[in-house]
Amino acid sequence: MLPGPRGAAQWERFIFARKDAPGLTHYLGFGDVNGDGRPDAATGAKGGPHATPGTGDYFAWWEAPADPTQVREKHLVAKDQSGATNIHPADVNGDGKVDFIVSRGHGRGIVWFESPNWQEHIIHATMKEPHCLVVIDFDGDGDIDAATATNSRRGSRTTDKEISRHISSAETRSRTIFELLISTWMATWIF
Ligand SMILES: [Ca+2]
Ligand SMILES: [Ca+2]
Ligand SMILES: [Ca+2]
Repeated sequence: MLPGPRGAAQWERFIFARKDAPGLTHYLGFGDVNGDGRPDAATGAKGGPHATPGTGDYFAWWEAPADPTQVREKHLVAKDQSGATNIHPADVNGDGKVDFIVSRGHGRGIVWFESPNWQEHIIHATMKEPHCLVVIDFDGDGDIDAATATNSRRGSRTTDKEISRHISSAETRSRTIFELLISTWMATWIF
């Protein structure tokens, strides 16, 4: 039996995405996307002038194999996602299938992609640079909530009124109440 993280002399490194995560990959989401009992991984990658031309601006997940030390199979969730950064698996609409909530932390907007065809649903189309994202049931009422913080230092302050309008839109489409807690006065940068 392998020692746990606290007892191991060192942690072994295993590559899950081998040369198929181009662009400027950002943050990881973690969870069982396809319901096979094995936790999968997901990430968002921005493109732009600092990326290899033609790469980035996508969300994807990597399917865990039976042997977790082996390279994982990539599945594209969405392309043409300018400024893609954050992605977390969660059953947004409560149908038992795992969806994704994402943010375009170097672009604009928060959306969710509905399983199994990753149909896009807008939560907030224009929110500028939501560079962090937390997805959890904050209030314990059984539906998934999300929180982010945007960059207000570059002059884009999102009002509570705007947020509420987009929450209603998401609720109509998904039957799920989103409760977005946005700090627009205190800019949060995570790099
Ligand atoms: Ca899985
Ligand atoms: Ca679902
Ligand atoms: Ca909730």
